[in-house]
Amino acid sequence: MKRLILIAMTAAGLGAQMRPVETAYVDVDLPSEAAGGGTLAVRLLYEEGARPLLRGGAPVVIEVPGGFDVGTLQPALDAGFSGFVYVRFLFPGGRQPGRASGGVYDTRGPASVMALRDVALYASGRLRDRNGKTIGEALPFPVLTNNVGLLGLSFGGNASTIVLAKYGALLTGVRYFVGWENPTNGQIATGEPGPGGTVTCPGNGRPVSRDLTNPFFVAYGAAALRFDYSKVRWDGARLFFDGNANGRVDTVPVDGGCEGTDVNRDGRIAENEDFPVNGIMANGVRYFSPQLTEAGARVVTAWPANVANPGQAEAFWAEREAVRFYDGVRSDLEVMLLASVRDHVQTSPGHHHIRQAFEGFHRNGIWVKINPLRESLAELQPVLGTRTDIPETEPNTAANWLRPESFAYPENVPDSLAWAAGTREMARRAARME
Ligand SMILES: [Ca+2]
Ligand SMILES: [Ca+2]
Repeated sequence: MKRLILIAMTAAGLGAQMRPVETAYVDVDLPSEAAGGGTLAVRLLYEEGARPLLRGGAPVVIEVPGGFDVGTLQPALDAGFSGFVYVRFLFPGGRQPGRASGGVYDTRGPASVMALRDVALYASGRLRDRNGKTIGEALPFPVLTNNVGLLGLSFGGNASTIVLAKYGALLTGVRYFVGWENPTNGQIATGEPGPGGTVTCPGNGRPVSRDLTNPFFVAYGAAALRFDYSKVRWDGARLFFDGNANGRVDTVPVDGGCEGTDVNRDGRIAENEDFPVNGIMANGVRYFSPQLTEAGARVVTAWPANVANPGQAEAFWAEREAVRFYDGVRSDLEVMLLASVRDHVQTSPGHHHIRQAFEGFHRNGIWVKINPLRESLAELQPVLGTRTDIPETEPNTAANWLRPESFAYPENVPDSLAWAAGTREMARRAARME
């Protein structure tokens, strides 16, 4: 067992919490079919000396990280997770100094999902580490292996949903899923509804504006959003909605040394301006959503080899879109969806991704609620208990999606506080249903 003194710092904002957490951890190597005959790097974090959250022991929560990368073992345990075993792991092919997971990284594809399955089986006491120990034997306090949750952050919500659909029958120790602002399909994950409008940037190519949306968005759909794809063209490097129909992406210099398509600089992309989509990179290939790829393929004469063609895009997203998997999730699982008024990425009004997830779980009879109770937040930060701008929502009840302040928490509630408050609430619900 190792000890670290780490400062848990949540997002900036009013009431951001900062308190030192004496984080201890145990590193284990977990044999897995997903690791190419090797093992997965897993880290079990907990607050040294903390009272377990529940009578009988510490529940387990597995963080399924956001982004498109291999994950990390590194960040400290956040104070709100005191009393849990908090599990981090590296997806197959992931490495960091001193630790590695075997296998080849597949950008959250089938091998990544299989790895998550095995981490969840280990968390449930159903697999042993390389030294033959269960999770309970690896830790110096009782572990509740029948109270395991998945905390899917951003893009990590897709692998979380998919593992529960593909392997839910095995994962009986997993009782709940907490999903924070998960981009639920390829369109949303690649920013088709917005943000957008940025073509090139000197840094990492991220859009600089948080406010731009796609003027060619037409309507919400449970599995796919509708856009006016007749506008789509290819400029030799990217697909784009060609608002002024001149066949090229028209840009002007915008903030941060970037080139963007808000050519009259009025802070929005109008229907006579262009909306570029950058897609995501996986193993040297650029992927757009299946729908945008189809639209592009209708107008591109010579499809570039380093851009996924319609068949490749469909195969890629078929293994990575949560929207395709809700119907396979066990109906006794419980879900909490976390959403703030302004999403950490998405800009399009309607919180389409939260709505797709809510509807997907709800139509399958799965208990689903948006955001923790105010009292759960206040337990971690008492000043929040008196706030009237933190909405309370009813489980299994659709939100007024165009009025985010009616269901989403304000921006000055730190996201990490919501992660912890939501996870605590769900672990306690699972314990009460024993
Ligand atoms: Ca144009
Ligand atoms: Ca404009």
